[in-house]
Amino acid sequence: MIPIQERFPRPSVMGVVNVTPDSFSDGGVNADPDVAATAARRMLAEGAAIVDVGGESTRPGSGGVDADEELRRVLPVLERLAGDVPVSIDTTKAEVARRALALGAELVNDVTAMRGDPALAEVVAESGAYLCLMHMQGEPRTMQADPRYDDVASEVAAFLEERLAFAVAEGIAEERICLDPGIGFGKTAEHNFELVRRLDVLLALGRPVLIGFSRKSSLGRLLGDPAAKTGTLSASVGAAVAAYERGASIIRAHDVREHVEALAVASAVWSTVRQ
Ligand code: HH2
Repeated sequence: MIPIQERFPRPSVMGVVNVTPDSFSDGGVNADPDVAATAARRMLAEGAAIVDVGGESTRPGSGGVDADEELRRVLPVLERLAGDVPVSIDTTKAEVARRALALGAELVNDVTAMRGDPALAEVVAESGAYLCLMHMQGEPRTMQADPRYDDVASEVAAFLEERLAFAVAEGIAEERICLDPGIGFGKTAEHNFELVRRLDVLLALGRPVLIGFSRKSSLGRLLGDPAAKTGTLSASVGAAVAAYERGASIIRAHDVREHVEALAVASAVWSTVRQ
């Protein structure tokens, strides 16, 4: 078995392909499965290590979709990519994960960290897929109403430590799991920046960390628009490099080429320092 840190060495970029009408930054653009598949192939050519395909928006305020609708959105895309593009399936549902894995997906990205569907752990364990466990406070519909923590970094780490132990107890090899603090999932802008600043608290759990800051509203808010719904490309790249510098392994990003280029430079600086 190839451990996740070898399959996705630091820094690796996970491209985002949302097949949804309502995602916060790319909703609707991939409604046609041919367009979505072309976007995924372009991301691979631009240097993505894997492409994260999702059929349910988790933007603040969203209410979720049922498995049939999610499958209707993602299956045509997964069928077009099967065999030649490395795919991650962004889902909370066992049935969607099962069908995606049968079509060759190699990673399950579950924003509920296995709290959403009790059948998901078995699907992941039996397939031998990689897994991303993400922290979220509350649920998408209400999570941004009034997020509060006494100490955001240690609370997120304690949650992920417990979910990691749960996944391992369900038979998923620890070497296959990465952890994600869930930027924007029940967090203020300050919480999000603090989580990146104190990434060492998460890294102490001994697992690779994935960060998804791309286009998120905290970036727009930091730059002076208190009502921002998204962040710019350059702000996203800045956040990605900061996260990489603090130890993140996998960067989830919509704009793959720019992130790959920036991270290549950041990583060359590290290897130059070591010489
Ligand atoms: N963010 C989003 C969705 N899935 N998965 C992980 N592991 N980490 C993240 O930060 C993350 C995620 C939200 O971004 P996006 O997919 O662009 O939007 P939407 O949920 O509206 O489809």
